[in-house]
Amino acid sequence: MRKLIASALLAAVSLVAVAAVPLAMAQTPAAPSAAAAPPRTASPPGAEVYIISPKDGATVHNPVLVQFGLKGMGIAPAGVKFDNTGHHHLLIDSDPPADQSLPLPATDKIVHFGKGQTQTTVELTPGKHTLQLLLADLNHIPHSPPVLSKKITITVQATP
Ligand SMILES: [Cu+2]
Repeated sequence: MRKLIASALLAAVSLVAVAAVPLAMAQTPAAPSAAAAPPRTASPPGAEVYIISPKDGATVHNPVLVQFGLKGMGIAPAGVKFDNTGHHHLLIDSDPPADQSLPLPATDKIVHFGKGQTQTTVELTPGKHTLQLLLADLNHIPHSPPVLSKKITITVQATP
């Protein structure tokens, strides 16, 4: 399925009518081999992703509202090709994958916001946690260069 989409996109680079890819198809990336991965999408100079809240070093309670900020680019749902856009991925207690030429996996620690969401709430165990945002393109592949936020550390307090 992914391969089909990729070829369709490659064949239709100059067309704009590729926005009809059903979202469900693009929600959960498989783990294709490097050879099957589509090319990376360039990010524009100055593009910046950041966590609006919580603030770095904040002490918070569950559920933790995480708000995503983006400058110099726009949001598009996964599967939708549109210049200078992407969708958010929240890295929880996790570093970005070493190989960013592949689609980001969907795990407990790498949460995709393929519908174009710009905030979420998470439930975290009491204690310190790190949060970081990584934008990725329609195929869940980080841009080149990557649009990656600063990693913040928060402390979650047990709710009495
Ligand atoms: Cu994604």
